[in-house]
Amino acid sequence: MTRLTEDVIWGVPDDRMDLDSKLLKTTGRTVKGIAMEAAGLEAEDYDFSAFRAAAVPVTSGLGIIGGFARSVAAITTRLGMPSTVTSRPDVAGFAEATDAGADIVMMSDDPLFMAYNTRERRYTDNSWGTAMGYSVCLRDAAGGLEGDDVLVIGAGRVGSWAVKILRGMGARVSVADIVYEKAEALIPYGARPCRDVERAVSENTLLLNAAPYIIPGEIIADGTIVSSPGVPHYYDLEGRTRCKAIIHDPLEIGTAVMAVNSAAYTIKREMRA
Ligand code: 2YJ
Repeated sequence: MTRLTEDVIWGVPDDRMDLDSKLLKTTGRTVKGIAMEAAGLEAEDYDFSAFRAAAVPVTSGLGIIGGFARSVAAITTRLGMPSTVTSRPDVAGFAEATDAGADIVMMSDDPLFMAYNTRERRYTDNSWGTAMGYSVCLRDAAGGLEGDDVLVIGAGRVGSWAVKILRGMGARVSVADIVYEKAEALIPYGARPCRDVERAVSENTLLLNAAPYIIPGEIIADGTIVSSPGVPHYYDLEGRTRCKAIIHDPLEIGTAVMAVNSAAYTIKREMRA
């Protein structure tokens, strides 16, 4: 799994109008709107102020990324959840969040980033949240995906989830990975593995790039929409000119989907009661 770095997440979430206005132009929705759609909340808007979120810094593995927990808490604050960063890391931080009555505890080591709903004792994994959020973005930007061809680049955690989610949205999904066997392993989920990623890119106009793959602009077809959670993120001038839309942010969409989906465990249970 790709590890974030301090410079990649610096300033996230950026000025609210920035990502929200870009997403509004391409998908018709804000970050919160995408997250609510991804979590299956059908209301026009929702007041999340009853969900207190805590971000716990985690020192294990490669250690704390400066600003990570602060960015995560800022993202949940923007969703309307009163949010804090715990003063202590790791288990002591989790205890601090619990003592403070946090409903959603956000924390990440190197392989797993999760939002744990303490009321429901269930968590949402960021790999799913990222795949779901970027699939919803692609669907909204394309005006639906039923019967459409979509190429997923990268058969890691996010890419594998994206294959399953996009199939569920009615798309015909191809998948490419530098390790062909990883793409092949997704055949049981309805994906068509591709050996030649450059050819696959040139033949598709709907892409979900979940790999650290910098797509050369000269192979991108005119009018392509790229939903692009992968980092490093770079599209050259030709690529930016040819694409109708490139949807990307390093942290906010996946984190917002993860937090809202965790809160939705409680919201949906209360609706059923
Ligand atoms: O608490 C900290 O500061 C660190 N332990 C954060 C680690 C951040 N996690 C990662 O970089 C993971 N590889 C997952 C990133 C998922 C982003 N979509």
